[in-house]
Amino acid sequence: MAMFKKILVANRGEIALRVLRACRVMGVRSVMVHSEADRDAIYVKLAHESVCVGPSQSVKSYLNIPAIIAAAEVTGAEAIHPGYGFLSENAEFAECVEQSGFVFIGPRADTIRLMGDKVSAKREMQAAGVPCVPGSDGALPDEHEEIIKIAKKVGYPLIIKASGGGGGRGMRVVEREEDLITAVETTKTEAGAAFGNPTVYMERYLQKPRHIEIQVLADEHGNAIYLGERDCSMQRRHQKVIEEAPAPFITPKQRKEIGEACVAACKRIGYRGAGTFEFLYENGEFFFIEMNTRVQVEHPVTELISGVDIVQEQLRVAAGMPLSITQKDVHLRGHAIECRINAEDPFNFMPSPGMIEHYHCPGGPGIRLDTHLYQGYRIPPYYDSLVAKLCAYGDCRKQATDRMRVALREFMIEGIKTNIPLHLELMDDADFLAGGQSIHYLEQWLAERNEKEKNQ
Ligand code: MV4
Repeated sequence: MAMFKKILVANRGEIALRVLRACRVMGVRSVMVHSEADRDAIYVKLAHESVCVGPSQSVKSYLNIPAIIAAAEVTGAEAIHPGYGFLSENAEFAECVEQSGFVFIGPRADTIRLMGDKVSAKREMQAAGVPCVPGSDGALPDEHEEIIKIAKKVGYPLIIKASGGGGGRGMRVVEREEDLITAVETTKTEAGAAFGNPTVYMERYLQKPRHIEIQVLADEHGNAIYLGERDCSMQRRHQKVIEEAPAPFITPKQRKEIGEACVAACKRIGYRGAGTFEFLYENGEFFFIEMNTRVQVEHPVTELISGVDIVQEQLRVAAGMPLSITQKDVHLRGHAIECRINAEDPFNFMPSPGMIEHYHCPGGPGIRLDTHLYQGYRIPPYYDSLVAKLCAYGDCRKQATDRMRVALREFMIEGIKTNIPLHLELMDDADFLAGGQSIHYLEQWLAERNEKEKNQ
């Protein structure tokens, strides 16, 4: 039950640096695995040790399970932190890590598997008293008459979702009964090919929801807590652009009710580590959609309003220690906003990798910057375009957005394109500043902006 002496970080970019920082604060030695493209990364230099696990393409390096396990073996690391993306929600990897004698910094493999299957996840949540979107009771049957009957009860519009999908993959909205069977059959075929599992389920389609998620932490001593919610509605094509905590207009009573339901679910499934319950929120009601069993990109906004270091808690829990805090110690205060800074064209979203010729980062009261960038760094073309997370904290949402606007203007990243101009426009958008927009707001805003450009 002592803290690890050495862990391996199986990720790259800003999250590799974030995990490294937690290790440094806790006196844990770090082994960084990296691809050939990431040799010169700052977090590779800052780590105690590093191991090249393969060529630039992710499949040959960051997704190369045998190479990563071998790196843990040769360096004598005790545990592996998977970050987000890559192998972070791969149950086979978690299992392989444990079977090789290392600790996977995350939940047990069977928990990842249970939550990765959306039908079984929803069944568990329902049993724990977490509110779910009304729909089919589990998987849809094969018989067309049965499917039509279920759809009549659910009502139109409805949505068909693949049990093996998630994050926007493998779903189809159905407006009318005459399109139902084709939609079900197509989604099944696609799901079989994409996820190796043709199982689909049905839900009422919520037309204008917000995306609100609850951050939880749980240890192996029966403790589980919630750290409030984040609003992630500002997204385009299932890529989040801005996140904030708390979610605008959520009352303390609502927060407590949904938070306690998530904690009950954690206890029911024996959850371990950091996790996120994703909800759609419409007309004052929460509806569970999916659970993420990893640390999330947007965890800093929760850290800012709670003062809890989520990555440090992940390491404690993985080492078998209890959480450092109980629910009574959680006091959410102020407001935090995160702008995801991507190396891409701000309005057509084409990736823009390359050399950072000039760099200056923002600072000042209430500013937090999570990034691995430096002047002279070359952003490789092989990976996700996220290169920095700029967060602003304030007493209230207005102070946070005011600080964000100033910080965005200070942030100088030259030599490549970034989406800073998009964020700057959004920080002056009256609807965004009002708060509480739906998941469709940004895409509509971009479409309207495009129209105006054309007509100029
Ligand atoms: C929905 C929905 C409306 N009604 N489910 C998309 C990603 C996956 N996590 C679930 N998704 C949705 N499920 C019902 N019953 C609308 C979406 C959705 C969405 C959800 C969250 C964030 C962005 C989204 C963008 C489009 C659709």
